[in-house]
Amino acid sequence: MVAKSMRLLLLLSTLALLSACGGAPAAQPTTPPAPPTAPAAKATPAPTSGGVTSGSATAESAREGPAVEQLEGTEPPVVGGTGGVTTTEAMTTTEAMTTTEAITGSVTYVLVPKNLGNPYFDTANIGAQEAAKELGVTVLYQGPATADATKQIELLNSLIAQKVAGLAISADDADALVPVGKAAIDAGIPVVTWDSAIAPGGRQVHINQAVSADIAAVQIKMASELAGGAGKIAILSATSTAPNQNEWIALMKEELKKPEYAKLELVDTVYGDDEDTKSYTEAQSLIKKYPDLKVIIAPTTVGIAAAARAVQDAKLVGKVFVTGLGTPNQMREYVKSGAAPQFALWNPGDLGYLAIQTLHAIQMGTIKGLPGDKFTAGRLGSYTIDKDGVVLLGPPTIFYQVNIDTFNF
Ligand code: RAM
Repeated sequence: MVAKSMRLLLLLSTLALLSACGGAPAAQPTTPPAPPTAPAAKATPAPTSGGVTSGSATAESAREGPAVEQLEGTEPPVVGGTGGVTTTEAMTTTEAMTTTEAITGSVTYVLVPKNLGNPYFDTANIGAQEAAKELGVTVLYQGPATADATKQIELLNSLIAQKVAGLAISADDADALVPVGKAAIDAGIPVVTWDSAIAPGGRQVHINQAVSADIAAVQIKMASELAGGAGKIAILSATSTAPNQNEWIALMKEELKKPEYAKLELVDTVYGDDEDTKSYTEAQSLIKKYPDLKVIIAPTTVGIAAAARAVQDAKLVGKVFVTGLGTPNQMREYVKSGAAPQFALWNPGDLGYLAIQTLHAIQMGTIKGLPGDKFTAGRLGSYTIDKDGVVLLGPPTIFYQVNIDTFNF
């Protein structure tokens, strides 16, 4: 009975969220959000479950649509292809620096994640390899073992020395990476960032996964739903220097100033460094420090999975909720257990695909990488670089009980 009303309530709150963000065409509930343990006041029609439309060509105008992608169809999403993955095994920094033989012959780009061993970045690499196959180029996947800017800079210096044809980087620090990014550009090596930006000057184009304010807003909205509109919430982030998380946190704080969130209290922000064990320990500490904590928001795929596990292990499912940004495969069990009933993300495979397509367009001289430049990114369709040097992938998707099983990344 409790489980049933919980399921109903989760469905309702998610529908309300989707509706508020322009997603499912559900009727707006007329009552304020009910606490997750209370029965729902008003039923709304269920959406058709399905996948994101990531596998199909996307008209540019579609990306300017709702903040949260509409869910439609029943096909599971296509997260890139698998071609070429075996040619670019993940390497540690040390390995990367001694591996030069691959960077000869064909046009070789390097996709550099914040850290290795993170399924989010591994999925981005699958998309990057799909682009590589289509474009007839080689994409290596190399990054530091931990999300550490100093290690990332060392790796980048080595790649510049090896004269790679282009760099696609998810930055561990916005400012610290400017000199190395600039050095690459000065050496004639195009630099795009994706996921997490180097500040302007250290890159030509940044591929943003979604509008940053929307990423922040959807997380606060989900947290408010789960908290029943009031109570203590905390943020478990990645590293303290992560450009993308820091931007989202600043925007979440702005969002919390809205009158509808007046009863939510952000009590703490802690950092798990995109390491599973540290994130788990930080989540445990939050739960201990704030016995009446209602929601942990983790805007990191590593942090959200670790926090959900910590809540589950502490037998606090139904009392403390976890939300934020996660991958469906890592979060499936926690959506089902109720530890993390809803969370959001974009398609990391598409992000990696778009990063390589953009880099190649610059390298081939199709575009200069300047504001106003237009180009076609394979199956994703056409894009324009905006006035800030940013290319926008599209809106995020919310994952929850009804749609989680249709995603596989
Ligand atoms: C982690 C990384 C990445 C971020 C996602 C949401 O995997 O910090 O940069 O975009 O979470």
